[in-house]
Amino acid sequence: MRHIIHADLDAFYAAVEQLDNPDLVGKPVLVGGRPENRGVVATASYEARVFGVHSAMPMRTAVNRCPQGIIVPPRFSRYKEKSGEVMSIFREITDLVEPLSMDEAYLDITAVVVGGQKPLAVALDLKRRVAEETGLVVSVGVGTCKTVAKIGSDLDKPDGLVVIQPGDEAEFLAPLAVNKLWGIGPKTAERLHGEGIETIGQLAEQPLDWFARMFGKRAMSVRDKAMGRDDEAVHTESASKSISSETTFANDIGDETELRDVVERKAVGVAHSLERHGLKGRTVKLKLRLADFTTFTRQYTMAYHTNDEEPIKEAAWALLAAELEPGRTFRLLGVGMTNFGEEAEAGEPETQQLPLFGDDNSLPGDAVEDPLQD
Ligand code: DCP
Ligand code: MG
Repeated sequence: MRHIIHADLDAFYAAVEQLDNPDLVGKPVLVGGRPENRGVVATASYEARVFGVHSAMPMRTAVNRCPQGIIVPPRFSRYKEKSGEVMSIFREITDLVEPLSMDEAYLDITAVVVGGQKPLAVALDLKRRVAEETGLVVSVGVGTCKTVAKIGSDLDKPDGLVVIQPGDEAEFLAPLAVNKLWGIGPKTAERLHGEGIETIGQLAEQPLDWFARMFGKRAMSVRDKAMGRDDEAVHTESASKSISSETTFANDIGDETELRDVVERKAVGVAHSLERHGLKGRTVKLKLRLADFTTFTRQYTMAYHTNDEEPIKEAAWALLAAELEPGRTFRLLGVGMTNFGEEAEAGEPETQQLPLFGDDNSLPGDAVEDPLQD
């Protein structure tokens, strides 16, 4: 049996701002771009969230809801620094750390537990060390797989600690909404609602052939997750490395032709780089920073591993095209490839056309958003 922790810092950017400026402690802090520049909230302190403010909300709306909110521009390099401190603590607890973004990670603590420590004790120790050594508060979920650990860390925020005992996974997940499950985006959730399925428990009790019909290739993995028994490993840095190329523009770009040209050149650069390293990847990542410094990534996982220019170009452009809006301009654009694998599978001809937006039920718009891999 494995023991996994998912740890996610509370109101990360806002907490760093409060740490560095004690005047902000206990106050509603809105980190993001100015409302007059059509800025967006990157995050809000919990004092601001009670007014209904949340990440990705236009700053103008946030200010309407919370007029006493203090707007603070983001300082990414400082967040990166604090993130490094937190990740180092995680790595002192176990070698098996998989960072998901600047403020969250999975830790496989199986060896620590086998060594005699209770999972709860490891989690308490982790929370205490992060608080004492970095001044930040982290919410933690503990369980026997990634799915329950991740959902657990979010359930009791802020300063949360949720332990799902071995054997209790399915029961723990059953009453929760299906969209809490990793990989069930808004579109899939809507499809499930159409089938009368609202909770993870209702999903878990569907027959196998129903899963196959709804999820195709992903059927078994979704079913396992719904039952709280996924065996997804914690991927450490070396296993989850990526190749990417990004540029910050001298002047923000909004023109479609120009953006397409940039994204395709980056994609070609990534393809060449993969080839030089003898790597093929499946997941194309697009990183974007808007004029107001909001930064986000979009990703698409292809049906095959590849290092060919064309499919990487096509995927990167499709991801970008979905983000274009009149008046929206970009400050930074990056293309990357992750999810590396071996050479093409046996019997698969090298020249095969890759069914890019093929059969795994996901579309670029369904892409997972992971805040700031800066
Ligand atoms: N972030 C962002 N834009 C978003 C979402 C997040 O810039 N749409 C940034 C700001 C957050 C950080 O990423 O501080 C971490 O994201 P989380 O979703 O973990 O949000 P917080 O840590 O701010 O709050 P909490 O985890 O307590 O809900
Ligand atoms: Mg967080």
